[in-house]
Amino acid sequence: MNHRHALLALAIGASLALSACKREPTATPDAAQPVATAGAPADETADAFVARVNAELKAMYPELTAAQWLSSTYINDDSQLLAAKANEKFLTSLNSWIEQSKKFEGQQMSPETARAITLLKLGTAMPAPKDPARLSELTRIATKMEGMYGAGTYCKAAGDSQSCRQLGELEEVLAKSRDYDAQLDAWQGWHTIARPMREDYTRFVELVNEGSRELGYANTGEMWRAGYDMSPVELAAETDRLWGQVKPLYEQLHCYARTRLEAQYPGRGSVDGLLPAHLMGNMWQQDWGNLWDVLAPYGEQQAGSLDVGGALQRQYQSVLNDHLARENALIDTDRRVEVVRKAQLEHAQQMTRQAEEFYTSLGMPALPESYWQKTQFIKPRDRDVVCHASAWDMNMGGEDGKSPDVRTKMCIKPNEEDFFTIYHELGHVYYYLAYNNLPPLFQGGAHDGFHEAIGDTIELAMTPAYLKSIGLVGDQQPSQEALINAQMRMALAKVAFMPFGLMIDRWRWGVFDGSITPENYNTAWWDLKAKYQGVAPATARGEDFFDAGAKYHVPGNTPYTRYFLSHVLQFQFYKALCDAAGHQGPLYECTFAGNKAGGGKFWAMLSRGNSQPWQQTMKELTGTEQMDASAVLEYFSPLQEWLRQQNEGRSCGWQAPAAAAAADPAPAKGAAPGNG
Ligand code: X8Z
Ligand code: ZN
Repeated sequence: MNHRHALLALAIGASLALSACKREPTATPDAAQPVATAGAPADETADAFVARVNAELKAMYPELTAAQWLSSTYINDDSQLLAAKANEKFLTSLNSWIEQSKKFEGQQMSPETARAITLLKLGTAMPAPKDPARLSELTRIATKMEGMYGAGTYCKAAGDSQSCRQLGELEEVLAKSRDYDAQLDAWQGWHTIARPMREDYTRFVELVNEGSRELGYANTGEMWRAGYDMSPVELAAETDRLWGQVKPLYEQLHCYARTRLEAQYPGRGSVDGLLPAHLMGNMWQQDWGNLWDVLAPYGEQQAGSLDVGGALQRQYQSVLNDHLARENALIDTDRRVEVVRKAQLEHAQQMTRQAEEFYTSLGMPALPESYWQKTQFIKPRDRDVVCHASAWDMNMGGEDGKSPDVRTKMCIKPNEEDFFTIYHELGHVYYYLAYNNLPPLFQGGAHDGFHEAIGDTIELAMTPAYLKSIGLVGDQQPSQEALINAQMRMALAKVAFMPFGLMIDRWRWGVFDGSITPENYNTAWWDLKAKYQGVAPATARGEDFFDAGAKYHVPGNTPYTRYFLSHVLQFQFYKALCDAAGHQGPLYECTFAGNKAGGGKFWAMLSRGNSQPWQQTMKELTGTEQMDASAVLEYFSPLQEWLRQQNEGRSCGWQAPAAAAAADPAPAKGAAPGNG
C-alpha cells in the first residue's frame, strides 16, 4: 500500500489490493451481485458519507490485505482464490462508493470532504468494469499474471529440473558473471517467462480501460496521470520538463559506461552505440551498481574501498560460522541446510535493524514488535513467493487498543543492492506509521512519488562517512579520487535509473491510449528503451516476445512514473533535511543521520499523508511547491565535470531507431541525444 491512496496501495509501493492480482478460477453466481448502495441513507450529508466510507474501508481492509499477503507469500490456487475474492469484493465496494458519491456533485462541502471524494475515484490503479462478469475476469487475469511472474522459472535444458533457475539466481549471474554468453543466457532465460503473458495482458488492458472510461477518464493512462493535483496533461509535461533537466547528465554517464564496456568486451560492448541489455549488471538496466568492477573510476589503491557488498558478505559468513561452531562437528547435510537458513534469517534481520536504527536516530519510533514476527525476510525454500520487495500496512493502524500491523516482504541476500532496498522499504513503513492517525482516505503519500522517495532520501544520506560509522567500509581518506568514486557509486543507482523510470509508463500510456497496439508491443518497448535509456537487446526481439512482462510492475500493474518522480523528489528532500540539520558545505557530503531537527521535519511531512495537495506538503518541507531536478545536478556536479573530461574527444550519444519517436505517446523534446 503505498500507493497514492493508501487504501489501496500495497506497498510495494504497489497498489494493493487493487492491483494485486489474485486468481479466481471460477466466477460464482453470487459474485455477480453488485454490493451496491446498501447502507446509503437517503438524507446522508457529504461529510457523513465520507465518514461512513472511511469506516467501511477500514473495516474491510484487514481481510483484503490478509488475503493478499497470503497469496504473495504462499502462491497456490487456494490462496489466490481467496485473494481474488477479496479483491473482487473490494473493487465492487469501491465502484459502489464512487457511484454513491455522485449525488454530492456540485454540492457545497469542505475542502477536506471534496478531496476525500476525489481520492475515492483514484482509489485503485486497476479500475474495474461495473459488469460483474468482466470485473471477475479482470481480477482473474491480474492474479494469473502476477502469479506467473512470482513463480517464473527458466529451465535451460527442458525436462531437467537441475537446470531450472528463478529470478534471484538469474539476477545473480548478471550481477557477478562477466562472461558474455552466461549473461546473455540468464537475460534471455528470464524473458521467456513473460511470453505467455502477452494475450492476458492484451485483455487486461481492454478491461481496465473499460473501468477507467466508466469513471470518466479517456483511458487508464489518463486516470493514472490524474492523481497529482494537476491535470493529466500537465503531469505529462512535468515529466518531460524534469527529464530535460537530467538528460545531459545521463548522456555523459551513458557515454562513459559505453566506453568501459567496449573495452571490457572488445567488438561487442555496444550495439550500434547502444548499451547491450544483458551486460548492465541488472535484468532491466535500471541500476548499474553491480557493474562497479567495470565502471569504477579509480581503483582501491587510489581511492580506498567502498565495497559494501563484500562487507555484508563477510558479516554473513561470520554469523554462519558462529552458528556452525555451535553444532556437532559431524553435522549432516539436512542439519546444515537448517543452520544456513537460520544464519541467513538472522543476518537479514541484522541488516534490517541497521536500517531501523537510521530512522530511530532521526527521532522516529522503533518498529513494532509484530513487524519482526510477521515480516518475510528471506525466500522460503518450500514454496513460490513474490520476491519483489514490498512494504505493507495490514490494518491502517488498527482499531482502538490494537497496534499497527506493518510488514515488509523481501528475499534478502547479503549484498549492497538489498541493503539499500531495506532502507527503501522502511521508508514506506515509516510513512504508514506516521499517517496511521489520519482518516483512511488520507492514508497515502502526498502523491505516489513521495511514498517512493522517503527511503531513498535516507539512501542519499548513506555517505561513505555514514557507512564507515556502521562498520561497512574502512577509513575514508578525502581525495578527489575518493569523491568521484563515491559520486559514481550513487550515480550508477540514481542517474542510470531515471530514463528507465520514465520509459515504463511511456510504454503503458501508449498501450492504454491505443497508440501502441498488441501487434507492436515489443517493438514499441525496445524503441522506447533505445530512445530514453540508449539500451538495446543483443539479439532480435520480435513480436513473439513480450519483454515488458519480464518487469514486475507490468504484470503486477504498479504505475511506474512514481519512481521517476521519486528520483527527483528525493534530492529535494535530502537538501531540505540537510538544511534543517544545519549542514554546511557541498550537498553530497551531507548525512543527517542522528539529526532530530531534520528528522522532526521529515516526520511532520509524513504525518500529513495525502490530506492536502502535495504542493502544500512539499512547501512545508522544502519551501517550494515545484518538483525540480536542480538538486540532482547540484549533488552530482563534481561527477558531471569529471565525466565531461573523460568523454572529451569521444563521440557520445546514440541514434534511436526511427520508429521510437512515432511510438512515443509523450515524446520528450528533441530526438535521441546527439552528443554529450
Ligand atoms: O519496486 C521497487 C521497490 C518497491 S516499491 C522495491 N522499486 C522499483 C523497482 O524495483 O523497479 C524501487 C526502485 C524502482
Ligand atoms: Zn517502493
